[in-house]
Amino acid sequence: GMKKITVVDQGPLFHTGGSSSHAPGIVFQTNGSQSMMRLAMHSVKKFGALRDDDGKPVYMQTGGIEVATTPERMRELHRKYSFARSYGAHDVEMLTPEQVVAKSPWIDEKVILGGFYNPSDGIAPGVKVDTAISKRAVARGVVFKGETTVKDIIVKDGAVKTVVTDKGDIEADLVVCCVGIWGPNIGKMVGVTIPLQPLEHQLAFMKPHKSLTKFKSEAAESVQPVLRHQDKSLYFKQVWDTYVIGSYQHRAMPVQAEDIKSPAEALKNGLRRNEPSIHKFTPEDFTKPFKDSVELLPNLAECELDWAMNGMFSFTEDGMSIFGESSKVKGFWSAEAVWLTHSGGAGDAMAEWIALGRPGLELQPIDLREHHIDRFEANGHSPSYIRRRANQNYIEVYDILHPLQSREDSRPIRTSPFYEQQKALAAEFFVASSWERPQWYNANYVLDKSFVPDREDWAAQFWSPIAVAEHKTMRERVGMVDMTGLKKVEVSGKNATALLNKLTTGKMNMKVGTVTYTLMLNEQGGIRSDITVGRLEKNLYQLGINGNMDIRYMKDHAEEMGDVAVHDISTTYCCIGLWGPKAREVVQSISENDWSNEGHGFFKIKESFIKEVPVRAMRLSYVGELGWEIYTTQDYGRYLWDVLWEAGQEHGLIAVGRAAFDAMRLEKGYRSWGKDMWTEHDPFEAGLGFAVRMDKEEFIGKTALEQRQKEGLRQQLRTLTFDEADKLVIGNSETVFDGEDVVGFVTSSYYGASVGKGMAYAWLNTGYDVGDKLEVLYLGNKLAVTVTEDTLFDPDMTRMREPKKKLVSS
Ligand code: THG
Repeated sequence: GMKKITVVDQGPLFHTGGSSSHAPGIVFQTNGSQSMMRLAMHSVKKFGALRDDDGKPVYMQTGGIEVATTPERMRELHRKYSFARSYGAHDVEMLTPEQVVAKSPWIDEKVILGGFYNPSDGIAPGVKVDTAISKRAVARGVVFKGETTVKDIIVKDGAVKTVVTDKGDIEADLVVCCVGIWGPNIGKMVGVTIPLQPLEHQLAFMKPHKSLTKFKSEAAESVQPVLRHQDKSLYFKQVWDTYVIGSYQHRAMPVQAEDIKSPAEALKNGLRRNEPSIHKFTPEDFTKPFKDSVELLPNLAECELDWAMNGMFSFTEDGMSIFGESSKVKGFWSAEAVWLTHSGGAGDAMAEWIALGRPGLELQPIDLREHHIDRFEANGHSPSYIRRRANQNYIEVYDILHPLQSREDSRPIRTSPFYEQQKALAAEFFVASSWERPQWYNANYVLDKSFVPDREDWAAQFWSPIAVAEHKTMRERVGMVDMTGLKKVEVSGKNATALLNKLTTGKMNMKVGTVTYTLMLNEQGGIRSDITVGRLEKNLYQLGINGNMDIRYMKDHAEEMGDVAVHDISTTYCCIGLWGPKAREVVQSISENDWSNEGHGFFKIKESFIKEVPVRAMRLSYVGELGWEIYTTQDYGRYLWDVLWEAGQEHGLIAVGRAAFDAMRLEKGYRSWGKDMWTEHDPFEAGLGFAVRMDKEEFIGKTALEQRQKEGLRQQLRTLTFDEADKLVIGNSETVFDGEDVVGFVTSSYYGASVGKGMAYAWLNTGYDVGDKLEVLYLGNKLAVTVTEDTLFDPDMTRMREPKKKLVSS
């Protein structure tokens, strides 16, 4: 539906000199990120339909094999298998060494322990893909202009207006920056950071091998499966009678976007036109990778190096792409840091986003939160951070990374005011949005751990039995949790209530001093966030939200509505969650305000003093215990921690880390947005129908939700328990089976210390009832699970709510 589209590229079409024109084009679809995998699967589908001018397929579906030479990699391949099944690729296989060699005869069977095979992986030659796709676009009226360099982009009244090129100006109210490694340069023209880092990487083309000449005579370009040998950071493809070797073994070689030569300059400098790299190929960096290659593929010993280059491509701080419209300049969109593998999907998802207002593939919404241009923290825009993180991601590109593993570089960057106290308690810090956040406290080693089941190797990593002991102790006594990382905003002004009524599923005309748990939906009725809203004054609300995307969204709507402001107070305030049966006694002993059930009821927000510290306290609890989130400005933080700590000692107060916090919220049935649910799910499917007031007049998503209600649920987030007490999984998309059929995947899994069972949430097909038996695939084994009630711990909420009749004075 979009008209008057012009594509400009500085390079000759389509040998543009960018990554697409020199990338090996190898497509391995399987990825731990569901969105990444869906984009890749869509690319394969799209590429598969393309034909070149002779009517020949552009995509070579060779199949793809990833081999393991260590037990750890074998385990990793089992995880890959599970990702693939969970995300809908059902023809993947785990292979024995013999089966690997049957498909890929150059491999030395003795070297490997096994492989993972995806039959639809293959090779997408970038130039051919671009040529074929552009033809279809041209047929629909798109104009392509090669050898046209963008010199500037003129912004007027905060919106893009004109693209200035060396061949004339183009008026444009919408510009999509999709220039790969040059992205930062284009971003600079409009003052927008494109936080990617181009890195160089060795690609070597070997001379022909006699055993492959038959492919040439048969005119069969690439026949052998594309291959990854990640234990040695290598990948391979066979092309005609030659082999091509890619290596990530060498040190990171970052280049600055502004230093990358244009294709024309590259030619002048004696480089090939596809090779505008800064660094020349360094043979000494290829010695070891070649040796490792020969070890896996002995025939390579008979191949000499023909030529080699350093290719260039984009890395980001978290390995994801950069998609969406900039919050700074209206009409300036980024479709950046995309590899060929995901490009077909990325193109279509972006097209639907721009044209229809939400990303989608063939009209099915796809959630791109992981790639959203607004996801970065402020430090995420700094050149040194981008460089350091991207380099590290390059180094780790084929490493086995545990889903709970925190980076070791770029730390510490953000610390809460409690950091010193936490260090004194030997906190084990993990990173979240660049914050240092205690996962557990080694000082709590002394707690009783006798009831904690052992974990196998993988699940035991980045975990400690202390976390489970903290969980139990907080339920029995009282604990304090650093909640500073929670994103929060104030919404103020005459239209504050009107704005919140428009954006949320709740009724916002509640009494001053009241808190509501509510949802923000998108126009399709999908969950874009679950939030808490506390009404501090008639026209002042404090919200606990999920991320920077929420802030941008609310600000955009506030601007449109007028007379209302959305103010990010995330770093103004720090927060301690003080929870557990003894929480009231602790806080009451150091405050003259009334913290009783009558004085500060459940889901109420109130300003008080704790000793000298002015606080806003919200009586709610993500962990399902009596207590408060206690907010104060950062300057008082350190002192607040100390006074609570001191007062708590006689009640057995401990500091509690994030691991316990997460396990406790799972027992309580609480969902975590982004982990357990996202925009692809509606509230009824996610088990959050209670938070939607369908009797409310209007709110974003209501119409769509009414329609969806008529159509019925398509999927359901369910709670599972593991039948064997000491079993659990990581909560990283493990596949759920009903017999041989895949019926869903896990989103979160922790040990429920208070219910004495391993637990999980999983998205399941509809139709399962409490008591149904299923299995979860975990590292090649199927574990027995049972579908249970959503909430296993204190479903009547007596601990948090304290109904008056049950209140016993302490
Ligand atoms: N604290 C605050 N804000 C937040 C979170 C938080 N916003 C984002 C995220 N976390 C929201 N998640 C939840 C999930 C559940 C609850 C609160 C925040 C909760 N639910 C009650 C229940 O379902 O039993 C709601 C009861 C009711 O609606 O009356 O408490 O951690 N500040």
